[in-house]
Amino acid sequence: MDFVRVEREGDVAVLTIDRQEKLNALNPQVTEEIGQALLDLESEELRAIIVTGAGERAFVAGADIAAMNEMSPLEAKRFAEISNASMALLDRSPIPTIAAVNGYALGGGCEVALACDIRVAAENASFGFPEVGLGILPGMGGTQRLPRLIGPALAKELIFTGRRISAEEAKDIGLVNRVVPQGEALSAAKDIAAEISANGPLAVRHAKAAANRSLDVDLVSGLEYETDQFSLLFSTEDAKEGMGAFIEKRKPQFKGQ
Ligand code: CO8
Repeated sequence: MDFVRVEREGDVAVLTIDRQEKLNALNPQVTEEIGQALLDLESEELRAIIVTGAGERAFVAGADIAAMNEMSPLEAKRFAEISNASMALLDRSPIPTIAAVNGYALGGGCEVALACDIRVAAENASFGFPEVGLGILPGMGGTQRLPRLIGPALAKELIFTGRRISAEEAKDIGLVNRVVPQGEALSAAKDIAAEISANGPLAVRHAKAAANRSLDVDLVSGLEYETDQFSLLFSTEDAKEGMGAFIEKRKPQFKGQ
């Protein structure tokens, strides 16, 4: 792969989008490589996937404007489809995904972060949807995931104005989970991954599936799904180990079984 690197640290994978000379802007090859890297990781026993951008300046400065400027409507559709399929692999991954936002997260960059479960931002990061200023719109999930995350009114304001906001403001509106000093987004994401890894892996997977379901269905159906996932976990060794360890006043040793 030319633009995506994957490093493993124990049971955590770090996927780095690396096209620094263009502030990690996403052309069709980059989004395809993100998807391929995520597919390759699916067969591994991971506890978290962290997504970040190479260099100090940008997470991802958006979709590649020069590439899009040459696209026909059909090519744009294909680009959006491939990119959305890659984002779905983050969103729907059974493993928690964390965006370590180390700089500009604009347009498609913000949409990559939105496809992750959790967002950590360095204080120099900035967020925004400049698309309408280019005569296009957020086509990689922004119009769908942003309203679900921060509510329709604020999402519409950000999408209609294209205004860029700071990491602190992004935290205030619930777009990012936490803000850390410059240069520390990746290590903060790793800290969260380590906290997740201490828990029962099957429990985390099913909890993610249930939380994701809440975004797609009505409350009654969601609660039914939650009950199914909850009771299913009682068939696992991990549930016996986790609850048994509490009763025996020791730390649990989860096996993912
Ligand atoms: N696309 C292409 N090239 C880019 C992009 C981009 N989004 N962002 C930066 N670059 C390039 C610049 O052209 C420049 O290249 P070169 O050195 O060859 O001229 C290089 O990266 C460095 O950038 P700058 O010199 O502009 O750096 P500055 O520090 O002056 O500015 C900014 C940094 C503010 C981030 C500025 O580069 C900028 O405004 N970039 C564009 C941001 C933007 O509008 N992003 C949204 C793009 S549209 C989008 O994301 C649509 C998503 C939906 C896609 C749906 C289908 C998948």
